[in-house]
Amino acid sequence: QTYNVAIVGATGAVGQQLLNTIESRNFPIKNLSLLSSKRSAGKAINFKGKEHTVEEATPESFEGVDVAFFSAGGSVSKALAPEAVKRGTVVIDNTSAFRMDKDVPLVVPEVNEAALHQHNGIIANPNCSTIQMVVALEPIRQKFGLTKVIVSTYQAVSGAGAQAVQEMYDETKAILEGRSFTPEILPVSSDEKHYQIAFNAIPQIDKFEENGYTFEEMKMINETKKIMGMPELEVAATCVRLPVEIGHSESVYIEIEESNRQAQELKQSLEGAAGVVVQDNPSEQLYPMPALAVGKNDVFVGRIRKDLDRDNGFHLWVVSDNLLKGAAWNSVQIAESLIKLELI
Ligand code: 11C
Repeated sequence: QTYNVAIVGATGAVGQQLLNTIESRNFPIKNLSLLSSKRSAGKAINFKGKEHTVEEATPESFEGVDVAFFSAGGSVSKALAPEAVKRGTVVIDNTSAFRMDKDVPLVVPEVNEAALHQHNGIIANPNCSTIQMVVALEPIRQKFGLTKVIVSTYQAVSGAGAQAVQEMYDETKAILEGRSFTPEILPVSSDEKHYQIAFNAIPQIDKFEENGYTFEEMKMINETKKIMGMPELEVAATCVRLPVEIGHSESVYIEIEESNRQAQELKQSLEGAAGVVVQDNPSEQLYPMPALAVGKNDVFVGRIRKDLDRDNGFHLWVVSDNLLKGAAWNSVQIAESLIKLELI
């Protein structure tokens, strides 16, 4: 069987990765519509050797579409995803628009594929930094239980979009050439102040909430509980932007339910787990790094250590390509699961 597929946000960084992933997975496409905002409409995109013209997304664009991938920002999803569903399309939404809605499954197939059975037309793809963390936590939770997570992130600039990446390059060049440069995008383009990302670390990703956490941090906290089905799980997050183009890294401290467990046992639970590659050998300086994760679908885990003070505490280092497992690949995986489970 083949499917009519639409990509909304086809010209963006994630849209491009969606096209690559759909092609490399040989996704069974009957017809492909590439859609975007009015601004990007008219652009030509090559897919499997055929030119496609990007069209402006309207409610009518979804007539006859079986599955639509949305990655054009929350407001576009809010306006058009319900219109698509009305027309019988299953929407896989990569924005935060519907993630916390009770009747919208928030899915990472390695963790909660079964939640897809509850879908009502929209399935939410989680935030990139959440996805890679839960893929690493799930095999540990299954074997040893999990009670607490404290994560600090080292996030790539591509998470903030293609313009932010351009700003990092322009700024780096300006600084190296001794020229002045005024940032206008990072950390958050609509915020009042902007800071240099080149040769820097910015402890703000997305806007601040009233509780002093940023929206990115709250996404990690709330989405982790929802995906893992553990409202009682203690989660805290500090999210930091680094001058890395692609690949989010995370230092994750966890507490497990069981006592008297060793790092080697946690490592074994991760080895061979779906979507995980363990890279952990201090004697050979083997550990995950974003530069080595670019272009790969896996979540890389290393630096697995037992805490020196708490018997049930462990530390992990988790790295993944934020545009692939964090976005495009997880979305396509959801679509493949929907087909496998006969839900589209
Ligand atoms: C970042 N995690 O790195 C964000 C990007 O909710 O899907 C992804 C935003 C989202 O800035």
